[in-house]
Amino acid sequence: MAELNEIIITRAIIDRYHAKITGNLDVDVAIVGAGPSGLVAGYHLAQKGYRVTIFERKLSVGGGIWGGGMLFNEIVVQDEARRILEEFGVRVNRYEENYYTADAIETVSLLAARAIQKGVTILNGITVEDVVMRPNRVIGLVILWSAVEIAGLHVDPLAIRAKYIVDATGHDTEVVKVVHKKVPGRLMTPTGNIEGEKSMWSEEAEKLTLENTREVFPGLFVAGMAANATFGGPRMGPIFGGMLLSGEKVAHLIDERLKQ
Ligand code: 48F
Repeated sequence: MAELNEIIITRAIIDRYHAKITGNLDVDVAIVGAGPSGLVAGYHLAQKGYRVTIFERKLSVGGGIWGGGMLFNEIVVQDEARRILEEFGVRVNRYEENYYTADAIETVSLLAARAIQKGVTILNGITVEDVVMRPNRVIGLVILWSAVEIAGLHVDPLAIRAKYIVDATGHDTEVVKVVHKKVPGRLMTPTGNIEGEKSMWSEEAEKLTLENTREVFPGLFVAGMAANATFGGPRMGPIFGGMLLSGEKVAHLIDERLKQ
């Protein structure tokens, strides 16, 4: 076995991470949240050749997939979304007509692996705590180590710039909340405010997730559960088709804009 030097190991990590983060300071699309909608959106945008960064607050990616429903680690998707899982190489099992299941761990692993291999950079352990604004447009994100936030240390954050931002933070819809707080009443929702998530209704919620996947403020799109929380759709429970389709849709909408 060759001799190992702790300082080279340390330098290798710092050098490589430094290159990774400086290469992601000014990107085409910054996605907040590495749940199902964020990972699928990132994959499709990277496939189209855009520079994409996903910021994830936790160490682990996958958001709400891991525990399936109530920690039973299987997820359900309906017919329309089955092809997306298969495209990522996830094995899907028919349960009955229009209901398919997949192993939650296999789903997270393949969504993340394929997104990274397409060129998405995922920066985990980083919390997006604010946005960078120019009058009437979101142009970037304010980021801080999640560990600093958890420790409650008084440390200033840093900033990154992106042509478009996607709020894929799930139920908490954190980026939209920040924008709404700064410029109340100016969101592209019926009331101009965050409409709020409604109680569980799987069928309606799955349809609305797709409809609600759109721009909510200039430069800022919503995807996944954040779309329903912003535009007032119900929650859907542990069915994930709408999340996957929403990721695909937001990638398509942003591609259309970037091509203009
Ligand atoms: O919640 P999450 O999985 O979002 P999603 O893609 O999917 C929702 C489903 O999992 C499920 C459901 C339907 O089946 O209702 O809940 O809409 O993933 C959101 C990710 O965003 C991260 C969070 O840790 C999670 O991994 N996140 C949330 N806030 C921030 C954040 C933030 N401020 N900065 C960075 N990451």
